[in-house]
Amino acid sequence: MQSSDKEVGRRINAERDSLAEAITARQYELQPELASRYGPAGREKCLQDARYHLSYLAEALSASSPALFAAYVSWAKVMLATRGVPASDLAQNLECIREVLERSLPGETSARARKFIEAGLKRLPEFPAELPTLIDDGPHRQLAENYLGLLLRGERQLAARLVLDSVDAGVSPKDIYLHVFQRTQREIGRLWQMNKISVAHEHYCTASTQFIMAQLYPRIFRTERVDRTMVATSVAGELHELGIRMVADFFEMEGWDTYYLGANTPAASVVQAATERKAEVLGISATMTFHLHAVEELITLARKTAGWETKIMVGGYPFHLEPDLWRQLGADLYAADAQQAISLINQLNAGGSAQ
Ligand code: B12
Repeated sequence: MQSSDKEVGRRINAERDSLAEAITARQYELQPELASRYGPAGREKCLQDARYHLSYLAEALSASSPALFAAYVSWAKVMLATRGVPASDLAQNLECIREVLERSLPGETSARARKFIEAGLKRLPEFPAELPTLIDDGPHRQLAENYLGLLLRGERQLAARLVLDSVDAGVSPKDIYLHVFQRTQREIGRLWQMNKISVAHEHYCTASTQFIMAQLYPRIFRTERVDRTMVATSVAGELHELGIRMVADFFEMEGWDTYYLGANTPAASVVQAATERKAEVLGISATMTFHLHAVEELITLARKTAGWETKIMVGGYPFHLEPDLWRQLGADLYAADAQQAISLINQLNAGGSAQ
């Protein structure tokens, strides 16, 4: 990781609130019509957005990854467009960020940030304003569509029945996890991003899927034990926990003893749990790009712990976007999904190479 980029990232994060104020003031100065277009709440939203843009910019800089910031700009375009904010306002906002950073940070420092912002701005027109469904062709498409339909209608019991009957009819629990649960969760995210469902819908669907996963456990946890242990967690601050729960469950399905800590676990507790359990693998998940620094802090703390021998495996959304990120943060392994995670460990055990 380039230390200069990291330093710029740290500085932007430290000064985020005052920078966001200056960016919003500048945007309203350049576009006074925003006040009447978006009303009094609009300015507060603009301020929040500026803080958010800066968090992603800071983290992308810390990882020396323009791709992470570009992915964020692409996401923001859809999010804003479907809420009536045109891409031209986003472009203007990014230009204000560039201008304010140039004014507020020393020359060389702001030049690093400028490169990232300009790369995002340049690609903005080519990014789509809408996203196609994620329940596309692939295994169990019809099942996934039916499951999602039931959840969106608030039919949790029927959704559970559909899944349990499918397993009884021969669909493997692993297929249910990857092709039904994972796919519908991501589709729910897309629908929320596109302003087609509410936060309440998303919460209901997620809670229902967690409830249905638990109902599958008697069918999953019957395998012979292999006397190997993994600890699984989401990093401090991270509220997304389904992905790492799936990873833990895939290990459990292969006879591992898993110790799943869930969301938002403080680094010291994770290290303590992995040490006490003599874990062979520690799985760490991050979904939000602005939690990458917490992943790095956790890995650093673990490596400093006397006698640490546990293999550290990472995964989650930002790791899909930047292929080398896991190495940069000091992890031993990365896998794109739960199946790849257990396959990779099995391959290592059989004497293969990590990647
Ligand atoms: C449910 C959900 C939530 C719930 C989470 C509840 C819970 N108990 O988990 C809540 C409401 C808390 C939430 C909050 C937020 N969310 Co949210 N959320 C989602 C949603 C819809 C589903 C997540 C999920 O369950 N995915 C399914 C799992 C199975 O997939 P996965 O996480 O990718 O995991 C797989 C792999 O990545 C991999 N993997 C994951 N971790 C690990 C770890 C290891 C070791 C390994 C090997 C592999 C691995 O294996 C997993 C299984 O195969 C996603 C949409 C999406 N695309 O995922 C948005 C999404 C992630 N959220 C998003 C956002 C913006 C937010 C909020 C900022 C919203 C807000 N304004 O408050 C907050 C941030 C919270 C925080 N501080 O962490 C955006 C992120 C966009 C971006 N550019 O970063 C998404 C993508 C939605 C969208 N399309 O816009 N969210």
